[in-house]
Amino acid sequence: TPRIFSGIKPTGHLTLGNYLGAVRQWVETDQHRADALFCVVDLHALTVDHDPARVRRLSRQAATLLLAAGLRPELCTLFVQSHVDEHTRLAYLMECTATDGEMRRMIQYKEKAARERATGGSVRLSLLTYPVLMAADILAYRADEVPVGDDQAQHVELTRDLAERFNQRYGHTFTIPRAVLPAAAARVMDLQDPTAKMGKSHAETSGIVYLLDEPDSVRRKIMRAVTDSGSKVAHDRDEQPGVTNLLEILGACTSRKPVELAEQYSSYGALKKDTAEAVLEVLRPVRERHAELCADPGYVDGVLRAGAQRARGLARPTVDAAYRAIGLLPPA
Ligand code: AQP
Repeated sequence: TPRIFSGIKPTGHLTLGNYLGAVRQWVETDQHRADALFCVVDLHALTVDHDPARVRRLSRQAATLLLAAGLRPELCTLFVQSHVDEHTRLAYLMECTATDGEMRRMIQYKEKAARERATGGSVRLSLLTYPVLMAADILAYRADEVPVGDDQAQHVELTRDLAERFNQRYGHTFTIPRAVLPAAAARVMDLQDPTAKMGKSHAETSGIVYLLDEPDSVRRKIMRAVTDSGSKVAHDRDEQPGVTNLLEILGACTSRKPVELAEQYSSYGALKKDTAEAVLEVLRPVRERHAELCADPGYVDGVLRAGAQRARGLARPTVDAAYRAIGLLPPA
């Protein structure tokens, strides 16, 4: 069985985009077909301005929601990144493998750093080195596959380069991983700005459906979604991004093809109404299970403790081997 690693950043409340683009696939497919590790990557949430109490709260909430969505501790390993020291131990060796030019070429760094600077903020060094820590996350487990959205594909590519370079110079240590992009519903767009991804850290929330939104709020956000000029319901990302996003969401929630759905609607209103109900149908069991799990915090703690223990056991030998290979004296 392949080993897979995937993560989610506790930078905000989980969104419908996280669910349809990633989590649902982890639950329905990945945990059954692979030795799957799912990680709340809290260290990555510290690369931009953050509130300590909020990151802590969101980390626990993300883990709880992943269980509510259907991850089963007997099938997969769920843990919090900062509970396993191996990630930061290996990240340093990756810093000694990567070059600063490689880091500065990363699109996500360029975009986020530019945004910070434009608003007068400063750029944390960890924003630059983020891909090195991500490489360590993946390589520490000798993961074969990394399910990611297309915005992370460049980082996985870099991870491959670093693993190959390390193996070549210091001897075979790491498995070369590959990115796996989800087939359906790869990208859910913001309801108010359908040319931008629905991202959990975005400040403007009216276009974002959160998994824990009240049903009325979900309905309101979808009914107020930006649609396009004209009134034709067509699946066309360039000309009708708003309508296309709704068709994609409806399709993902009902296992129907968005292109076929387009033919069934003649008004935006009906499309929105059906999309809202389909989304609520998908979210209801997750919300219910989340409420149950919140009433049993000891259970979630136990899952995370066992997850970290298993993760540590897997990562330790690989990271120790990397320390030896690169030339560090093992402790006596
Ligand atoms: N809108 C989306 N559509 C489809 N998939 C998505 N994912 C995120 N947004 C969408 C996928 O969810 C997984 C975890 O995402 P993440 O925590 O790395 O990123 P985020 O939710 O997009 O959070 P941020 O903080 O708002 O991210 P940035 O700042 O990077 O834009 C991933 O598999 C992701 O592809």
